[in-house]
Amino acid sequence: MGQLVKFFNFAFILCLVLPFTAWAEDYAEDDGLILSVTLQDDTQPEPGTEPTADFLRCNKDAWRMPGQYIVVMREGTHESQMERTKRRLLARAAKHGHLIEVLQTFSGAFRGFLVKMSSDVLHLAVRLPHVDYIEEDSSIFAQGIPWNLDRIVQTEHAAGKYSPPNNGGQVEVYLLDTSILSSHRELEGRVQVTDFNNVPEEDGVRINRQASTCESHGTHTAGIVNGRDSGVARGTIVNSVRVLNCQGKGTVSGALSALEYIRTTLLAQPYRPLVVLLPFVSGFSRTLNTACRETVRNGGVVVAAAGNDHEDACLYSPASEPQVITVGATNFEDQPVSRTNYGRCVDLFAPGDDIISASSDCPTCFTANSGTSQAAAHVAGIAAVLLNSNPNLTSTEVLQRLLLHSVKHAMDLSAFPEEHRLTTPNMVAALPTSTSEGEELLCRSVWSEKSGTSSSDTAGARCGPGEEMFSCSSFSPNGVRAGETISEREGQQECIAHNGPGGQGAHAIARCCIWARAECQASASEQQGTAVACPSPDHHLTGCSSHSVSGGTADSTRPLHGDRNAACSSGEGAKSHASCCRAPSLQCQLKEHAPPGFNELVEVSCEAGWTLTGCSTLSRGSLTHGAYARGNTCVVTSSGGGEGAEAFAICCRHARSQKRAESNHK
Ligand SMILES: [Ca+2]
Repeated sequence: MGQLVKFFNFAFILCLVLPFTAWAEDYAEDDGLILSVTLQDDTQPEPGTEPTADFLRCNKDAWRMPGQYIVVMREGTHESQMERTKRRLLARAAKHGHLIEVLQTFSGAFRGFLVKMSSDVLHLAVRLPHVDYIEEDSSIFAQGIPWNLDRIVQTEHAAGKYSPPNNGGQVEVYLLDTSILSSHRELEGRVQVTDFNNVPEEDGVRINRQASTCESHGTHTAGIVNGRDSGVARGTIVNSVRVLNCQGKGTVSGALSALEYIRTTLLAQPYRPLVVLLPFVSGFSRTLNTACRETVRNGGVVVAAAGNDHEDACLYSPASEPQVITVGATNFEDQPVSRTNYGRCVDLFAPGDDIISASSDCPTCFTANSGTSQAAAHVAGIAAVLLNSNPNLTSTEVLQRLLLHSVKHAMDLSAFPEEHRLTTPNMVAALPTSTSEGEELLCRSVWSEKSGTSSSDTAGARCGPGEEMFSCSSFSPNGVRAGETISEREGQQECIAHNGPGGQGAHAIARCCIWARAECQASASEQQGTAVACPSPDHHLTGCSSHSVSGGTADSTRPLHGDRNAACSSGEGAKSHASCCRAPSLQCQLKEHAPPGFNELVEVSCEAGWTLTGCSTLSRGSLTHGAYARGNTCVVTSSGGGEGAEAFAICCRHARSQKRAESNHK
């Protein structure tokens, strides 16, 4: 009865606050609904028997924000259904004596709302209809490390030598950061301060709200993107979107609103090309990753900091989102900065140590800062240069070009834990020498997480939008695995690694390539021990995959480039998948290396001008760990003696490259 009284009090307060028209409109429905919910609740089965939505909270305990929750509706939920869910939540909470407040509504990347409520109400919220999951709000942090010596540098220092292929003048950058000292001489006339502002209160009692503190991170980052003398792409416009407070701290919900703000702005006035720079991290957040994916789907190129915690970047958001270009930090010797995050979720590295850029201390001040924020700002600038010469590039195409132009294998990856050394890309971003479009086949490797350790555990890797999977291989650090298969999920190929009995987990490695009008498919051998050919002579064999069905070695498949259809043969007890691509003007060749006897490491490389599409191995009785690409080299490692292994590289290129090379010789 007490609860009922509270409910009526609540209704009364509503009545006083709401304007009459709105009240009249909402009243009938609310009243009926609330009454029916009240009745329903009393007659419903015991809590715990209904299906409940997932509840997610930040993997970093200290960053959690209990009491504030993002309620995400199932896909396809109509606005009116969400409104009803909201009202139902208010009513149920009121019935249990809790007042709750809806702070914000989302309708961009997902439909949902941000609600302030006691965690005691959560068990009611997860049982509401149409709710997909509920994520507790959490903090996001700027990823710059202020350098010990905040020093002012002469502007002449950076001037004079810098000559990029273009200045990115056609490109706009949205920077989600602190506020910016837009009157700085580096930034004057290059920054548009938007009216967006969504930041939490600063922590602590003695807060330094001096403008110079509040603007330091954003001013430095913007200076790297388009500063007059310190910028990478000096012709771009930076749109400043404030999501970080004076302490460089924000919230996941604030970042979500900012992405929604950008989306709304662009719907009203579409603009491409567009780069969205997120120089901060939160703990892993499903909602933030979803919103970033949506921004990419709408044509934005999203670049984010990998994070400064010397940890796996996959533990953070938006760094962990595959469709975000995630950037780690290196120093002037192309070596990883000690605190940079690493691992398969990093796409590439960029300068992020002792970077001189605009300081918010005064309109002519400069300072040196370090961190993955600075590194991400460099990549945003390079992306702007690439987009300026080719405005229609998709985010994935920008990434592939960033990788093409990067400095490869300069980093010493021993700074990272052993299990992350193979999966971390050894690439440092660089400006292209020219942005004229070549006809190169662009490929990269996408590593899956490591599978679980039970014998039937699997892990999957998929390519990005617009990429085709040219081959699929697998790797396990201790060699025990059952190989790999290719299956189709949601209209897209997936490379799946199979752990084996006693295995410590296996990675799947998808080789993802961009080629105009390429159509790739995987054909499976019908029985174990037989060969599988490409469907027609129009198809190029771009890779072979092998799966042990009866516990034998996983690596027993040999690629065959014959006169007729190319094929993959399988050894006894194994099944093969042939990756075959119909790709106009492409030519492919098979290279193999079979050194006599046992070798721990066998490599075979594509010749200059050719791109590695497929990398596989054939065991001659040794325990092979698998095959993976390092640049255009196929790498095979084995252990335990035996007769060793053979390595196979399938290398492809534009068919015209050859003719041109020949005519150059004449
Ligand atoms: Ca990525």
